[in-house]
Amino acid sequence: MAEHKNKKEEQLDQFKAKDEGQEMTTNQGLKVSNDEFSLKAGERGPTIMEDFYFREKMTHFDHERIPERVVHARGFAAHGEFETYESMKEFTKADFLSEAGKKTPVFVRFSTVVGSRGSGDLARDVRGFATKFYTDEGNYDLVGNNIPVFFIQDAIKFPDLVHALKPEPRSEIPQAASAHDTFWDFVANNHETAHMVMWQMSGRAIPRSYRMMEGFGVNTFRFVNEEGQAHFVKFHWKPALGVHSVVWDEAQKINGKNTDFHRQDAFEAIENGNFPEYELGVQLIKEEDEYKFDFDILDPTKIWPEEEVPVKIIGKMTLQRNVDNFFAETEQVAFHPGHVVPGVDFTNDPLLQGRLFSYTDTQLIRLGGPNFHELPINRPVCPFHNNQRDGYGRQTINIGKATYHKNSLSNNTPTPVSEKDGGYKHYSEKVEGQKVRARSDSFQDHYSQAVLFWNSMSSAEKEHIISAFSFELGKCKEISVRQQVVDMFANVNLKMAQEIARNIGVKEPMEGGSSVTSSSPAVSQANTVFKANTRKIAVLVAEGFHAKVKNMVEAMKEKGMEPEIISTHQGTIEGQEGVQMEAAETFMTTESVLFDAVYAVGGEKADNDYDKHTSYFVQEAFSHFKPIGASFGGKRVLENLSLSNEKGVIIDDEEDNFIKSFTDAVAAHRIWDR
Ligand code: HDE
Repeated sequence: MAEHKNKKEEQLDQFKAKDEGQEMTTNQGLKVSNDEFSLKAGERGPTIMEDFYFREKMTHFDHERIPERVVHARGFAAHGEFETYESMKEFTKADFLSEAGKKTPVFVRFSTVVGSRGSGDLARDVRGFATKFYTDEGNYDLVGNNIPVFFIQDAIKFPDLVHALKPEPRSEIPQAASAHDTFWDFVANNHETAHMVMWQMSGRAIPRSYRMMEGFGVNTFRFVNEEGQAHFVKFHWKPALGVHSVVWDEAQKINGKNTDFHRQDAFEAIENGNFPEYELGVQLIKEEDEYKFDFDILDPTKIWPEEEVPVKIIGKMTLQRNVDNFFAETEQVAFHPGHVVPGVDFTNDPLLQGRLFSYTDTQLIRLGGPNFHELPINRPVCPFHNNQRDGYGRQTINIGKATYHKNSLSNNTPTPVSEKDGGYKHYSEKVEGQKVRARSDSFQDHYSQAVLFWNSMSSAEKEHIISAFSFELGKCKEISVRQQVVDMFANVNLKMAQEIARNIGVKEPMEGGSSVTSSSPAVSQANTVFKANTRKIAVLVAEGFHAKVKNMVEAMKEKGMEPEIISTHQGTIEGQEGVQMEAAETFMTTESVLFDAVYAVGGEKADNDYDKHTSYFVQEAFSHFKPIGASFGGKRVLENLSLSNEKGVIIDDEEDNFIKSFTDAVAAHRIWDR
């Protein structure tokens, strides 16, 4: 992390404890003389009750686990800083957005949604993207996802959605997967899911990295300025490295080869100083324009197409420091969309309204009571005072006897603060209505934007969507469920639905389609940022490799790539002219799915073992559309596989030529039109 410590760092430091080099004690501070043998009646006798140290140690262990999050159980988190680019005072009085250059400490947690804490990172799933801003006016939580819309329109349906998505109740199978009957039965019988399901079947649900995905606030919020004027606002995080995905076959293999692929990728990037960066953008709609769109701007199953409502970039977040302790920080952090600061307010988005209840409620069971705000990671960096008292695990020693408002014994303090002095005042939206359990007609169009999304996809993205549906539905045991889903998605695109139907052996729908022809290029990953930075390159080396290989590897590093030497054995590999390289991995310890590209350089002479492993490595990378490079002794393997003239295969012994073409190919991420 940067030299200077921000307010949150300083605060956290007070709670840190280093046990290394210390004498061992009980939790009461009593020095422990032996930590290996319980107290027994005779060497071969029973353990006796009196052994308070054994009991303390075991009891603590027995209680080490807390319930995992009911959704978003598996995650990764890091500390960082947010810097505002320009004053947003015109739109919001939020202090952390009030002036250019203002910095705010943040803590960000990324997550998968469906799986339990130990599940694989590469599940086909939505990713959580939750940010806690420790502002001078209190904590502000932007609790978002990497997909800009949601499955349902009203929070009351959330338990149903999650029950359908989680493993089935009898067998607890499948783990961290939507490819089963109950999820797709829910989809088919709740058509508001159509738009989100299109995103979920796209590459968005299998990101290459947490560093390469967008974040969205999803719900519609309000910005309110000093004058009390409000704008509707949607939040976006845009990753500096662009939005990139793996392919499904790869995702499944990665889950087996390295369950922690995303967590490790982010952890190592931060440790190596490649700090993940995201720009914060806002879409703003004036209050008076609320009804000017052909969708309801409060409907969480709708995007505000960026071409219609531009995204204004207002700041940048950089993640600079990994946690010191996963449990204390990542597991105990408690996010809540209701943690707002003056200048940020809510709307009547019915999904958001329900979320405002659920998050605090769930922390009460997960973190064991109402004092979770006192945990170091959750404490605001500004002072907090009120008359709330007691409860499990209370740490603050509140002094004084008046614990009520109003009072005279403490001069009527703590004192509520006027709006002028920073007291939070809810936006005084006029609300009137009759009590109804109903949904507005303006929320009834479930297909237009699902079609808009489909229309915006490149041909490779369309193919992926069709394959994803075919995989997911192909795993459903109930033919009726498969048929219902195919019939439902005929409303999005008839040809797409017919192709899926053929793949999964159900009747092709004969009618459907849509008259919507519009598209939003901004939602296609074909139009994202492309960079070779931090891409992992597998350099496949054999004994006697050409001396220039080392220069090639150095040149890759200069371009920001991360080459890793792989060979038939670990340790030093001897090249020509006395050049040596260290192999960090072997063909046994790693695999092409863990890399972005392959570079085969071989050795001095043919080596059957190397050739066999390299052929497999290269073929797999090729089938996942990855760039492949070869020079010197590595060319032979590509020739034998007849891949030398394929797209994205770069064969050259000359350094400048090779590095230029290879860097471009790596930056392109994948060669989809292979
Ligand atoms: Fe959440 N969600 N959610 N959610 N959500 C939780 O809170 C809930 C929704 C999101 O890293 C829970 O602390 C309801 C949308 C993230 O700790 C819980 C509804 C979006 C995280 C909960 C939604 C999210 C959560 C479970 C529908 C994107 C992980 C554990 C009305 C904008 C935060 C917890 C972290 C976690 C409820 C829908 C994002 C149960 C009722 C939409 C990133 O409170």
